[in-house]
Amino acid sequence: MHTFEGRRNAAGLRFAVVVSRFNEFITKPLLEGALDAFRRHGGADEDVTIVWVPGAFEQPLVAKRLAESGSFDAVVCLGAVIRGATAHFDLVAGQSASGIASAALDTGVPIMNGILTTDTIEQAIERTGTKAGNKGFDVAVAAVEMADVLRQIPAAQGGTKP
Ligand code: INI
Repeated sequence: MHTFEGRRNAAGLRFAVVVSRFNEFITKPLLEGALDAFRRHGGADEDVTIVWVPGAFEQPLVAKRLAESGSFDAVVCLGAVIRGATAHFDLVAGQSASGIASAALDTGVPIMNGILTTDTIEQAIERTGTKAGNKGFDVAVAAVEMADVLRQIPAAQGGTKP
């Protein structure tokens, strides 16, 4: 029996974080949460690259470019789409999520979806370090795990070489 499970050790791993300026009062705490997660799991600040983009809609293109560069073990996307008064909420949220998923499958690099999609501002605030934790922290930990598990899976089974 062969079992692979990602370790939560970021030492030596390189990450890119794509973060939206739209709803910056939400995305800044998400970024802080992600950086906190990398540090708490042994990552080094110099191994983290941050790229700011206008909004969730732009995330997939930039995440894909970063993944294709071969310079990162995982990419983390951080943003917030809040339904509120946004008529095109479904369009922005849907395109962002499907673009992020496609970019990961196309490049073979883990690209984590840390784009909050909430009905209200309150729900978004709850996910940025208040009562529902910090989604940025959570997706960064998932990025560490994914980068490690892909390193473990032998190349013939679709993983990257250790
Ligand atoms: N971008 C977001 O990241 N969150 C939103 O809630 C949002 N709303 O509400 O429209 C949003 N729109 C901007 C979009 O992501 C693009 O930046 C814009 O359409 C330019 O392409």
